Amino acid sequence: MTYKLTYFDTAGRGEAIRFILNYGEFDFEDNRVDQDDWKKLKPDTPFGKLPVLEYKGKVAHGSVPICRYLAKQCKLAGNNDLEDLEIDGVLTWADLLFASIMLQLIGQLEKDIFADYPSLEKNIRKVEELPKIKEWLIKRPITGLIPAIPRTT
Ligand SMILES: N[C@@H](CCC(=O)N[C@@H](CS)C(=O)NCC(=O)O)C(=O)O
Repeated sequence: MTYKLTYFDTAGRGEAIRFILNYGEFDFEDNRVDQDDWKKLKPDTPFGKLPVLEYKGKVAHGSVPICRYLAKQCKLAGNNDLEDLEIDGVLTWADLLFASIMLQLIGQLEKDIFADYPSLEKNIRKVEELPKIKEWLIKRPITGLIPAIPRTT
């Protein structure tokens, strides 16, 4: 069964979801809408906002709830406190969310904003080096807010 992610043709609040869908090797449709599509679609979305994720006839909304839901399916979040404890020490969906947002900032500002924050830089690099994320960073559509790969900063 395929997930259908609907969002605008940009990184924004959809990109962390795309990161997790790729990381978890989920089968998914990356449905990118333009403003004309959005005008027609908006009244049928739960709160008139994107992203939404469709799966098994349900329409989920909210970028963070969607991230958390998918993260549980691919062990980027635990199914109980003990599993969370183990996962939080290694890699979580929040690391992917953080990296997806920071990479957009880097793309926007085109400068090394982490020069004074090596541990944050290390964290982002760790996410970028995950094989499935690496593949996604290379193949994802180049739209606004996407830094060049390999990034120079
Ligand atoms: N809390 C929501 C906010 C969603 C949101 O603000 N989406 C914006 C795009 S980032 C949107 O749909 N804008 C179009 C509109 O409001 O018509 C989430 O995190 O998903």
